[in-house]
Amino acid sequence: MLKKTGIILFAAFVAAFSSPAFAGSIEFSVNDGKSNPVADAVVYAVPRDGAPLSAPRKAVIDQVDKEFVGYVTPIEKGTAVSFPNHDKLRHHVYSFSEAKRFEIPLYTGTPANPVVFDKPGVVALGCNIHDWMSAYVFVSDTPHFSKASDAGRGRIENIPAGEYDVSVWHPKLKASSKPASVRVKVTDDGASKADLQVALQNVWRAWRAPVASGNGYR
Ligand SMILES: [Cu+2]
Repeated sequence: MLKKTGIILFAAFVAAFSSPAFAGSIEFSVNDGKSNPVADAVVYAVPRDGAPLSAPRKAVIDQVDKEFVGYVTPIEKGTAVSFPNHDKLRHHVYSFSEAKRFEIPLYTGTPANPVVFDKPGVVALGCNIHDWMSAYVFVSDTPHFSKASDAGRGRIENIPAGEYDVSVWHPKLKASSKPASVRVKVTDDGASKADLQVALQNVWRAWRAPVASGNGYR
């Protein structure tokens, strides 16, 4: 009898610490205040009761055709990111951002050690050889985040029920504007909604080649 209880308790423990059996989601949309969708915006939800972080994860930011793959990569604090170079020439990836200063000197292939992003914040990536190579890592303090599609939409899945402050970040967020934030209540089985508006600066980005699609904010 005791043994059986132990097994049941163990099962309950596993259920509690793996992805939640009952969890909600937040469907979001991001626009620039002029009805234009904002692609690549990172939307993140911070629990108001300060729930613990999930286990650190791994991520990959590839370099293909002398560009970073992914203009914006949101990750959770503690994530180890590898930077494989798929080109037949050398890249020299670096960042001077306060949240993570690092460089991977001239290399081909996949560097032996991933870079661990241990502080929350925004990390701007560059390449010493190819000036136009530019990308961002958004290091989130919360495991609940997602990135907006080209249509400015997305969904944060698997969120335990509770109250959240939902905020948005984008590389072209106006420095003077307060980050858009809304309070959202998540229930066990429902999809809550968050509609966010951001003020963006229209900064010209040095693309290597003309881009056929996009809405001007990439
Ligand atoms: Cu390069």
